[in-house]
Amino acid sequence: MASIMKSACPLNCWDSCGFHVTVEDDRVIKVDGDPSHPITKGKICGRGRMLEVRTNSSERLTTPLKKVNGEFQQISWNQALDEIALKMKQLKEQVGTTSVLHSHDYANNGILKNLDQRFFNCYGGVTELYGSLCWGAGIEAQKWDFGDAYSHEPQDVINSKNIIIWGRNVARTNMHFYENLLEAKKKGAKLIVIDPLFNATAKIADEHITVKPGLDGLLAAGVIKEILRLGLEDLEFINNSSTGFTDVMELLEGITIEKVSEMTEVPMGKITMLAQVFADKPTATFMGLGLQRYQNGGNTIRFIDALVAVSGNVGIAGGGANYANLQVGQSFDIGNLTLNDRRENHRQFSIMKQAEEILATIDPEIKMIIVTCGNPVTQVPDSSVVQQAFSSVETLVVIDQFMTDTARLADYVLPATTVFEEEDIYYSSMYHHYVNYGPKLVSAPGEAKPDLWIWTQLAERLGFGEDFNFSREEWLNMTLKSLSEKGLTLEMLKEQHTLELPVKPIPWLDRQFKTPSGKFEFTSEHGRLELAVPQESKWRNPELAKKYPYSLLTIHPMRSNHSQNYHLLKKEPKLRVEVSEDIAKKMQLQEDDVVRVWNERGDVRGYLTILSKSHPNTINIDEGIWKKFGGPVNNLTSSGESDNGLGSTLYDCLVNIEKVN
Ligand SMILES: Nc1nc2c(c(=O)[nH]1)N[C@H]1C(S)=C(S)[C@@H](COP(=O)(O)OP(=O)(O)OC[C@H]3O[C@@H](n4cnc5c(=O)[nH]c(N)nc54)[C@H](O)[C@@H]3O)O[C@H]1N2
Ligand SMILES: Nc1nc2c(c(=O)[nH]1)N[C@H]1C(S)=C(S)[C@@H](COP(=O)(O)OP(=O)(O)OC[C@H]3O[C@@H](n4cnc5c(=O)[nH]c(N)nc54)[C@H](O)[C@@H]3O)O[C@H]1N2
Ligand code: SF4
Ligand SMILES: [Mo]
Repeated sequence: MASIMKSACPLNCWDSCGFHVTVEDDRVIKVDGDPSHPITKGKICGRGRMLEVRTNSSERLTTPLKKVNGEFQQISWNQALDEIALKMKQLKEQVGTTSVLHSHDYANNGILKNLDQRFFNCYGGVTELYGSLCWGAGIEAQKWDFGDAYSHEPQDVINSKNIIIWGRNVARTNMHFYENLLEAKKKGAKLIVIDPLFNATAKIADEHITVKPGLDGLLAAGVIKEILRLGLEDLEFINNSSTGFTDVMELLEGITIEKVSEMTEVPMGKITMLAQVFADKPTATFMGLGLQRYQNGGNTIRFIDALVAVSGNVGIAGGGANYANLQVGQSFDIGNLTLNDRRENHRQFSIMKQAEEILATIDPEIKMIIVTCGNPVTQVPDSSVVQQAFSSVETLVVIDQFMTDTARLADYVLPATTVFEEEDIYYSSMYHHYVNYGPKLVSAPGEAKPDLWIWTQLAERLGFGEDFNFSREEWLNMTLKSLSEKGLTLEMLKEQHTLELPVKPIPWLDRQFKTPSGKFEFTSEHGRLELAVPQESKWRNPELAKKYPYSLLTIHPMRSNHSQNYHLLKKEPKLRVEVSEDIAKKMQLQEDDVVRVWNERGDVRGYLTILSKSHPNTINIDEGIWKKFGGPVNNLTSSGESDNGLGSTLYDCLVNIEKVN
């Protein structure tokens, strides 16, 4: 008999939905929304529903595999674990533990996924990745400005008079916030979308402002200049709760509104309009992650923060510089899981430049890579170098549910469970502040095992089994230690499935910022604001811009979380190259033409789509697509780092395009 069980979405996403999962005969039949979830209210997206297909797919990895003479052979878990442990033991004795690289991303929001860090720390400390392809530049920027990256609770948008969606593809990537926007609009809020693409959120906006990719910081600077010219700044906030404002005034003296308009390609009238809207408080700003994946990404977010501050929209209901909500993750005692003090050695590679580092680093060289919750060959920039690097090491171990483009390169592939096959708790530090519980609902197919089981088995073989000798219950309790003291226990979570975390609904209400000065810092100890432009632009690289005249965005796909669903779609996916109308006209390109997009790093081929109302000279190809379907788009992207060192330059990318026959 079928029964409906509560669970949660594990995907790396803003929304962190509650699920109703139909289970029959130890099999997941259907994934739906949990109507009682306070934020996600019974609605989920196609990616969530597809977790049923992911779980039941006949393409699931079900046994450990070892590559012998270029071919994968099935082997037993004992053989796989013994051989991997032996290799790690030898490397520890002969070369040093940092000859092992742990390459990962955040494909699963389960809190126990952090136990990979404990494993590598107890082993002795390996080479780990720092920075983030996803949101790194913006997080660091907000840490400089506010001391941390905190957002308002989702419902607060109902208090806003004006709402600015700045580079967030809400309708596609953050569907429950889209519902809130519709509600706020009904209550009379004005909605403005600032985005080079006329996306589904722009369709419901009162104003869509297209901007030249990567020029948002300059646009924000122009709006601040207009606010000052019109005398609309919040002097009380500036005088009492900030430092460094004179540096901003000095900087803005060096540029005219005309110049801002010319460079951003935003008409002057729109800049003045934005100044008035920001001053007509409360105005809420919701930044996406797209606009900071540029070399100047840190300055972009800092300038938008500065605009929110100058206009007096910090720490007020209906306002805010909403980017991420790190308060959510900070509620848990993740350090109890990871045991960072156990590592004796430590080395770090930038996540952006991991491939170059693998190829170049000596003392010690990287001998072994273990990949968890990531698909670097598809997702990390400059794919041809990634491919080369991951093929170059003695031993590559990939733990995954499917034979991805990264897994294909591996020496050992270990089959992992999906969300419904293990117990965990799930949250996201991107949007709402509720934690969800996900019990084990069905058995895993074949010999697929949870990541935690794999670490436990390897730990035993490597002599630190006692560090993993805990039950799931005990692990989960470790992460909830502080919350339990506040009355929020695992028992309650298991019973209620969703609990509200005790975070500030409106951050910075008390204006006690976490910066060194305790104030909002226009100028930080890390440096002043700069009027910066993208690396691959006509201003910084005129020769390159002549050869490659178009800006390439590679935004997140509609039907897949990154690379996770392409191989499971009913209709075989095709790589679509979306171009602005002016490009199609200039190059005489028509819908469905086969085109090649290229630059010095590589190329991809795909079918043309013409984008209406998007910014001129702009191309988009959705990210995540597998090699066999024409990808990866990261053949084209660069492995650069943002100005503050912690973010990627995935969208800071110039290309050319041609029709092929
Ligand atoms: N369907 C779907 N949803 C997802 C994901 C997915 O893969 N698929 N991934 C999840 C994850 S991990 C993340 S990080 C989030 C990301 O969520 P978003 O930030 O919403 O999405 P991105 O695709 O990263 O960013 C895309 C938006 O930024 C705009 N953009 C790009 N460059 C610029 C610029 O220079 N200026 C401005 N103003 N806008 C710009 C794009 O046109 C696009 O509208 O989505 C999450 N949700
Ligand atoms: N060009 C371009 N590149 C991008 C982006 C972009 O916008 N443009 N976005 C970037 C962003 S924002 C992000 S967050 C990254 C995401 O990059 P990744 O996290 O690497 O991408 P995913 O495809 O979500 O997942 C990686 C793999 O994890 C596996 N997996 C899922 N659950 C589990 C699990 O429980 N255990 C194990 N061991 N494996 C599991 C999946 O099967 C999948 O193969 O991509 C980045 N790359
Ligand atoms: S992918 Fe995001 S929106 Fe879709 S079900 Fe999961 S958490 Fe919800
Ligand atoms: Mo992301």
